[in-house]
Amino acid sequence: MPRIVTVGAAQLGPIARAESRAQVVSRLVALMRQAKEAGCDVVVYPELALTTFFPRWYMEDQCEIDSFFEREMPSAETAPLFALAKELGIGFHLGYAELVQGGTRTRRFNTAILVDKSGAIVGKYRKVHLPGHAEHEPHRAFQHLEKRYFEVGDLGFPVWRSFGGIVGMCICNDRRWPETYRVMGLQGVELVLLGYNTPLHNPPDPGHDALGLHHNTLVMQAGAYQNGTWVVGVAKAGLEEGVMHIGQSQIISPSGETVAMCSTLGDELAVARCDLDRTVPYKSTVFNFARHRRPEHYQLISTRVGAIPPAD
Ligand code: ING
Repeated sequence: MPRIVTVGAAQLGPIARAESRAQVVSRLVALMRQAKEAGCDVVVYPELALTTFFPRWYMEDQCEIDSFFEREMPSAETAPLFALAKELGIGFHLGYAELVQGGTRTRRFNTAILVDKSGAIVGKYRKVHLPGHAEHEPHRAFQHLEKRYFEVGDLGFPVWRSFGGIVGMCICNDRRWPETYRVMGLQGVELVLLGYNTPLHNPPDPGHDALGLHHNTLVMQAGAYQNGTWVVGVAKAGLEEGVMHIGQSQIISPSGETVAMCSTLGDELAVARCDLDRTVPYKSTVFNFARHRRPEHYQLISTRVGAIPPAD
């Protein structure tokens, strides 16, 4: 019996700062209904999918900052999405800003959840690789203050048995680092779900801007192939509060091939039937970790890891 998971990559166009949670949820609901009509088992929304990408602004008022966070999930505003998922029998992945109130300590994370077809949260991930900077840098055309507004994720890179396979998550900048996929790959991941908000212009090195779309596809295709897993990357795209974000949300097979991609910068659904057994030819041959990737091989190498040879 083939293990087919039909996945909907639900790209979002810009979310205005003034857009309410209810307005955004109505967009998510429309995409979920489209996904169900297309036969999807799971619909994947972007990183921070409930609000505009607020780390682009320097803010000092904590109440203003916290207005972009969710104190509970589901919340009153997102409950309709969970209810619809249960009604339609479709799961979803959702990225959002998580505020955790614990006694005297408040913690804030860039978070993603995996929700199954019953509407139950089966997995949570908190972003580990926080890009950008922590202090106001007024010389920048726009800020990227994830290091200021979020703590580094404390849950590692877990995977879960769900949708008939082994599913993992990561968020945006995580997708650029090989360790992200490898930690999940060593746990047998077969489907990695991720969202991103990626400005076309990267202030630290504008020279990379022309390669933004290439790098986006490159890192996800490499992660898929080198770990024999499906990868689904979903953008918040378009000109959002004056900042242009890349789109090209896509679904990538374990071969490293992109099998479905969005072609607009708005709300758009790309769909693919993901046969989880297509991971087997890669996990059992070229990337058979047990046969070809022995930890002791790395003990030999590790004596030189990090030791940069002295300049002549
Ligand atoms: N955004 C970007 C990302 O990693 C970035 C940051 C942009 C890094 C361009 C490098 C180049 O896609 C988030 N939110 O991580």
